[in-house]
Amino acid sequence: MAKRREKVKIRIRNYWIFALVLVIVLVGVFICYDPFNWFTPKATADISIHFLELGNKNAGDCIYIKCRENDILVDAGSKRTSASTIANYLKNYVTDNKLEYVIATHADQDHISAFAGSSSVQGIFDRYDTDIIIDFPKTNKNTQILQDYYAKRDAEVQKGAKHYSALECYNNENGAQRVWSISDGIQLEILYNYYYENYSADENNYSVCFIINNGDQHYLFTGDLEESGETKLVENNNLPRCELFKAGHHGSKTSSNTVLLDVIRPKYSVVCCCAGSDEYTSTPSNQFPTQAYIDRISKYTSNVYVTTVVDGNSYTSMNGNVVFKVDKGNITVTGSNNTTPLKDTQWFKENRTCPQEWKSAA
Ligand SMILES: [Ca+2]
Repeated sequence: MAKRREKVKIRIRNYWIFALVLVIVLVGVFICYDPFNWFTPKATADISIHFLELGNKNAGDCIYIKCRENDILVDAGSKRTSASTIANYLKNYVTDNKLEYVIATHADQDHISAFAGSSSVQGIFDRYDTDIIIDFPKTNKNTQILQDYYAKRDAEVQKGAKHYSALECYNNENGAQRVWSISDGIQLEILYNYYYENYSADENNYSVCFIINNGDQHYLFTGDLEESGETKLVENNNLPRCELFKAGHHGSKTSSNTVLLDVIRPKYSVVCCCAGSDEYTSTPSNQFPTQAYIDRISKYTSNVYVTTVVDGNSYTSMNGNVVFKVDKGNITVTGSNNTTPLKDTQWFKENRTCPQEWKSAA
């Protein structure tokens, strides 16, 4: 009898141990996967991301990011003379004449021209001190503008700036970091792009890719990355849902593909281009922002903004300089000209077919 009672006691004790272990495991899994975002820090730090108009009817990227005392410039397109336009904008924000971070995504002229400037227009590197310069590990180019970019960049390094390739950053090599803390709770994280260390016939695939993590919010920048680069970006990085996605390659038909959009499911997308410019093609639907980009992005958001638009043989502001601002977790988007989403603009109504998703969007 006593033996039987002892057995029952042991069995009950084992049940309790099993239940305790089960609870510990379940709590661990719950914390790790955090299905209700209870343990993910909220976006509380302030940041503003500015997509600049560059003063011509050509495509080109220049994005200025203000995060506390950090001034970050991502690319300096589209022409050498755009340096004046960029500096004119930055004077309201960069108070110490220093760019703490400069990122040059790839060697195409519409991303690096204003860094170098010209004989008549001082370049960005001439005008500002720089702390950290991050750029593309590979290029197939050997243009004059690229040589000028290298020369001005290296002169900055002579003056004390630190220069790292995106691959050095990703590998945490030679003093570079994969994750840079740019404010309490905000990190600039360099992502792994397969083409940092592999050949591509398409220069765009060499683009430096990075994400800004602000608690539970994420903002993604992929330069001009093309479809094979986007596919490998998804394979090699654990990308989260993103509040903001800078449209890949100025809204081209070959970038911002579903393979990427399906993972990041952006809530806002900004296109740096001159809508309807025939710079690269006379086929209207393939002019930036292309019908293909619009059809794909429309499945995720109607919050799409564009800097510039053609106006006869010239250009004018569409939204103008587009500012994506986060204040205590609240997002606002403001265009210096207007804040009309692409789908409601006159240019869109006259030049694009409205996707079904945008017909039913408020
Ligand atoms: Ca500064």
